[in-house]
Amino acid sequence: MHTRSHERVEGICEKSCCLHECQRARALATSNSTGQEKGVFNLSQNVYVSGGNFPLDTNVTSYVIPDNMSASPDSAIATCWTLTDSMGEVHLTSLWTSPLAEGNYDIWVDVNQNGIYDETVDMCDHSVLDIYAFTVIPEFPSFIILPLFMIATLLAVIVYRRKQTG
Ligand SMILES: [Ca+2]
Ligand SMILES: [Ca+2]
Repeated sequence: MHTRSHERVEGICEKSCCLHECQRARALATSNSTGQEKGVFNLSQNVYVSGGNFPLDTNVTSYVIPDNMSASPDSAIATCWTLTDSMGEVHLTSLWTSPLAEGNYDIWVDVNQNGIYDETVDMCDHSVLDIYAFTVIPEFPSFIILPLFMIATLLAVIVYRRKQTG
């Protein structure tokens, strides 16, 4: 008599994602308009964000908060509203358009849109002072570089000629 023993597969993995773990994984990354991640912007550039692990199909509000200020709508420099998709992803969204202001900035995502930073619900990148999500630096205007280069070349030629004739 042929008997087959059915082995029970123990511990069928139920993917349980506890709320806290999800929140820790929530993230927004800053990038340029094509989605290339970057953390340093010039004054004339635009800041885009994208990320994931947010509540599904939910409107969330993202704020740009100066590094030394607390997360509140009053201290926000820029604001954007995004609808997360069915996977909880935030697609590439314009967060802050030029002209930007020089400084270091945190990003606060008000997930429940109550205008208050809720440590257990919202995401703040990064609420600690001197740690920040991105920075904006002044740029050397490109329209100055070419004339400067031409003047330098001209001076070099003049000096060279004087040496030859002198
Ligand atoms: Ca900070
Ligand atoms: Ca909130």
